Amino acid sequence: MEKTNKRPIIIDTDPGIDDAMALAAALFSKELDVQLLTTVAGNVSLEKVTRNLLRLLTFWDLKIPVTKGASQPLLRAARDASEVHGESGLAGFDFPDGNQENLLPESAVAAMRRVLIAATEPVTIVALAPLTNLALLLREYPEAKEKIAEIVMMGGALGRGNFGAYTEFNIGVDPEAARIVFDSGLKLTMVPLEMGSIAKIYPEESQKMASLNQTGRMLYSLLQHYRSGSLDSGLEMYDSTVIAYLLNPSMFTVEKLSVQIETQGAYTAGATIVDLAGFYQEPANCQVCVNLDSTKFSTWLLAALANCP
Ligand SMILES: [Ca+2]
Repeated sequence: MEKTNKRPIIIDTDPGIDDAMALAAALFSKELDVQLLTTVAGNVSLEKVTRNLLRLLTFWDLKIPVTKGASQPLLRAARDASEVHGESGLAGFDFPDGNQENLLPESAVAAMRRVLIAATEPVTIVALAPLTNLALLLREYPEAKEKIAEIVMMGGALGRGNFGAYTEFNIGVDPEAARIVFDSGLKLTMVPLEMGSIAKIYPEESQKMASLNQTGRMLYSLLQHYRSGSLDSGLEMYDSTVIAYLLNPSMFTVEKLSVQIETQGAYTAGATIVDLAGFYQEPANCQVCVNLDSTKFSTWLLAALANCP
């Protein structure tokens, strides 16, 4: 394997309009070495998110291995977010058909294990979707854990949710998977829903994005169809906050806290119980981003997208 100074990462994703933004920032970063992309049912079905990812890679003329993961949560019925991202998951842009050569026949979990076992240094896993694939990896191949540097995820909420009253989408779709990941003992960082609400893209920034390059124009076009926030009052950028954290953590305020995943509640299954006040006296198991400098974020995002073709 070629030796590089870049940080090795695997991205687990369900594109998704905000996933497309995050991927643009990550795949053209000089600091990240994206070794594998895995898909999981989330924003839309597994078939659609995989098709979307292959189309994005073809749009960018990139060759990066892609593998398909779980088509449904561990125990629960699949529920999507097509009301936010459109029926296809990437509404608003006419993509070329995806080059199927990027798609490997092996499963996401087998591919993650293979990449981790072969890695010469621990690999960071970036989770932009429900945690089903990661839970399966930890359950089926616990020996791969020692090669995981950390897991950085977009998921959970400090307070109210966007999937249920107290439930964020990525955790709420598959609470049992989230519990396996949060109980794993691995180094975890959670970039919750609230950071995406701070990281808003306002009209001035989306105009600048459109003038950057072909990628900026594509993302601008997708944003016209994105239904989380509004174009005029600001669009909430969730998944790209994780890439911002990886590359520039100093724009966040981070606390080490106990985070428990509710799996039983009649209304709260999938809630992230972030113990900000220390009620439960549990040891900290997660670094939690609790605040973000919105100006630094938007400056960073535009600079990151400027690296794209
Ligand atoms: Ca996502």
